[in-house]
Amino acid sequence: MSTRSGPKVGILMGSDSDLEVMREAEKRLDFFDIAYETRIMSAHRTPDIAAEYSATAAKRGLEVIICGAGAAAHLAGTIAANTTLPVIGVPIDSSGLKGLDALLATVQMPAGIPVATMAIGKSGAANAAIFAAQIVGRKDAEVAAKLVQFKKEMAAGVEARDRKLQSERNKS
Ligand code: RP5
Repeated sequence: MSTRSGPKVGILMGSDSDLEVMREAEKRLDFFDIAYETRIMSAHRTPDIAAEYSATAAKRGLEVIICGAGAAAHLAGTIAANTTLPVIGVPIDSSGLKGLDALLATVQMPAGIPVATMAIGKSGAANAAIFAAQIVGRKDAEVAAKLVQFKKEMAAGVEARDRKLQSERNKS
């Protein structure tokens, strides 16, 4: 958890059953030292709380909202309806349709209410946090520098694995 001032990113999820997936977003935001808050709320089960959260998010200092939901996933769209902050959707593979339902429900927003939709599941949750960092990093030089470091480390990791593969193959 960041020690810097109040939360810049809201991480919302429709159920505590989504938490394991959405932890991937928390871990990435921890890496970028971006303060966040994590809440469980539902477009269907707690619609008033979701509406109140998004309507007050900007004035509470949030800059981006990440929403993870599965099945008939309306959380991201509902949140986007009540704020001008960027909203990032993470479809969660919690139903019998393995997230395809959530993907379509999250991505197929009508013109006027955009939701930046990530991949289904943990990759999507990780990318949601990186995307949020890219938004926050436009105004925050420390986050921008960490994004550069992150890409360098990722590339170095791939190169190291390639070197290992090449040396194993060259031995045989
Ligand atoms: C969605 O329904 C939630 O986001 C979750 O992915 C799915 C199942 O919720 P639970 O029945 O496990 O609470 O609203």
